[in-house]
Amino acid sequence: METLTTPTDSVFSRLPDPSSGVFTAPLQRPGHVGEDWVEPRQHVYGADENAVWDDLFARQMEVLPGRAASTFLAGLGKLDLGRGGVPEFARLSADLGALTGWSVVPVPMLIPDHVFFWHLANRRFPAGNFIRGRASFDYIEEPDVFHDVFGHVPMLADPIFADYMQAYGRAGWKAMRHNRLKALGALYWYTVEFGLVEEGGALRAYGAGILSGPGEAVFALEAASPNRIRLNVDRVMRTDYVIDDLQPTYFVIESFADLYHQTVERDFDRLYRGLGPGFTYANTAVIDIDDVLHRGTLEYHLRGGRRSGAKPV
Ligand code: HBI
Ligand code: FE
Repeated sequence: METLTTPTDSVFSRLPDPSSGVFTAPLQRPGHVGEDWVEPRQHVYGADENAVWDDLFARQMEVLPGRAASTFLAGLGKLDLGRGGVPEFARLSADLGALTGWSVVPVPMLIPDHVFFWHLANRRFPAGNFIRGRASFDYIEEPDVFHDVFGHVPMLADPIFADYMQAYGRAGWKAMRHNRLKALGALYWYTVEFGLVEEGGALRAYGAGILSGPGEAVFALEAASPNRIRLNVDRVMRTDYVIDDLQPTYFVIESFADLYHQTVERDFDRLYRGLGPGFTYANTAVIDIDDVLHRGTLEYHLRGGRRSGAKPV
């Protein structure tokens, strides 16, 4: 029973039609962007906006050395993202293209899933065409250029991670046809956004959601509350996630090569067929097959998390 008409899962040159029966968030496309949702030009950032970038950059660099994965810090250096102000995407794409063939394109907001996957499958990273204001310095609802470029782009300078992100994009339409977007989204969430990696016996963060925000790096790596569990792709794809608070559980990879292989070598068709309808593990759960590196106290979440003003201990 095919629900996506054209093209098939393996043709990524054209954007697919998400036909009826395939759920995708009902986003209203702004009039000034085409079907690919790419902005005609990058926003020209004013002095105040560039100063927001610089201040966010400086704040993150206070906590990230010794906490961010060395792959991330290397990418940050190679792309020279700290030269001052919001990076110009043309220059950034030229540098990134020379390293791994990826480019960065400006998009107005969250874009539909099938369009997002299509860009990744073609090694284009869609990045917000705006920056947060001072009023929402610590916490934003929608990904802005700081989250997208500072958080995600340095990892795309790594050849293996670059291939992983493309493989993820290529897996997207299949997940949509199987109505398993939630499962594939969980994989993105617990790797690309909130992943930890082992480095010389210590844990480091490589997830953009951790690296682009205040506090979560310390919580993810050092607090007693969260579980830290070895990544198992099948297990992660059965796991629920929340988007508006610190994570109760982080998943740890051995290396980026291991992440890549675990993902491309798994037959997702079979995995999706084996998932019962709507079933997920709670995001606080530790289950019998887990290889647990740290069993969290979950104190932060038991005290009510962000909404209750709990301390991230
Ligand atoms: N759009 N701009 C943008 N950024 C994202 O990270 C994003 C998106 N649309 C959909 C989407 N992510 C999800 O499909 C994935 O996280 C699974
Ligand atoms: Fe993100």
